Amino acid sequence: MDTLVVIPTFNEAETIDEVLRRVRAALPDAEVLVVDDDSPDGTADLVERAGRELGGVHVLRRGGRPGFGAAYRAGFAWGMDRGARVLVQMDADLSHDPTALPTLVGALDGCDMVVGSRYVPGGSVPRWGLHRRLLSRGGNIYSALALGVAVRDMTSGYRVHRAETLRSIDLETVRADGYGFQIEVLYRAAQKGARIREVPICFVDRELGRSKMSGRIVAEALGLVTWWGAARVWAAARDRVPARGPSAVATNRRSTARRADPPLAGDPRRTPPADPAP
Ligand SMILES: Nc1nc2c(ncn2[C@@H]2O[C@H](COP(=O)(O)OP(=O)(O)OP(=O)(O)O)[C@@H](O)[C@H]2O)c(=O)[nH]1
Ligand SMILES: [Mg+2]
Repeated sequence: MDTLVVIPTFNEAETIDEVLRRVRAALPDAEVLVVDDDSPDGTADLVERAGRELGGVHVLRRGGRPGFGAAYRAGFAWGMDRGARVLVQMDADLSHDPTALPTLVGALDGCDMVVGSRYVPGGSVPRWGLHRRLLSRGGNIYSALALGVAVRDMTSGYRVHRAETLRSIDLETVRADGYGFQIEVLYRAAQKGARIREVPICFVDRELGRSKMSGRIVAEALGLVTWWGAARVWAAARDRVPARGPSAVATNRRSTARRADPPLAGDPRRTPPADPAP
């Protein structure tokens, strides 16, 4: 398997069949994995039925509803265990137009992650009202400034990753859900020096089914970005403090390690020092 398209679903029976057909038409050689959290509307059964006709479509059924971020972690791990080198993520509600797939996947040439972006020239969100635009745009500007990442659409869920980029960020320790998940993956990749390219997309608001994003998910993302941003500023300030002798250095390191480390398990500063050689 070279390319795997991962699609998380919860109650997307109205759109999933159409999405799978369009993905198959856009990327005839890709495998597709739908990660379904036991949707009561029978989404997973529809995936199996479409898969018998289209081929190369798999479904990962999970009990309960562990969430969007957990679905992506499981889906990416499933693909990487089977040798996928390129992992695409997209929603099942037709907001992400499958005809953009060849362009997005092609743009991975020469970089490590491609983000389908609403906020670069050529990108658009035609059906959003002013309130939703301001919320999304404002959240993205705040995230980019707080985290020092030069990406305009950090919350976009239409992306293409290299497997090695996902491995490098220690994906299984990413804990955020929803928008926070998108931001955390991107921030960790940027910290690892990943080259991230934005490609314009037209994001069409869902017409069928119901949104699963909530105020809680927005609040989680805002809280996490503020925490990571503060930790970043603190770490930069700590690195600028001149050492005043051996004891001062030790005190400074100990206290900041406790108080300022962001909850990023991939951060090398969290790695405990190796045991001294005997
Ligand atoms: N497996 C799984 N998928 C989920 C869960 N929550 C959302 N999804 C899927 O994740 C994708 C994005 O969710 P949406 O509700 O469309 O979120 P959104 O696109 O940010 O918000 P809207 O613009 O309001 O649609 C869709 O394909 C959902 O079915 C979940 O808990 N588990
Ligand atoms: Mg959506």
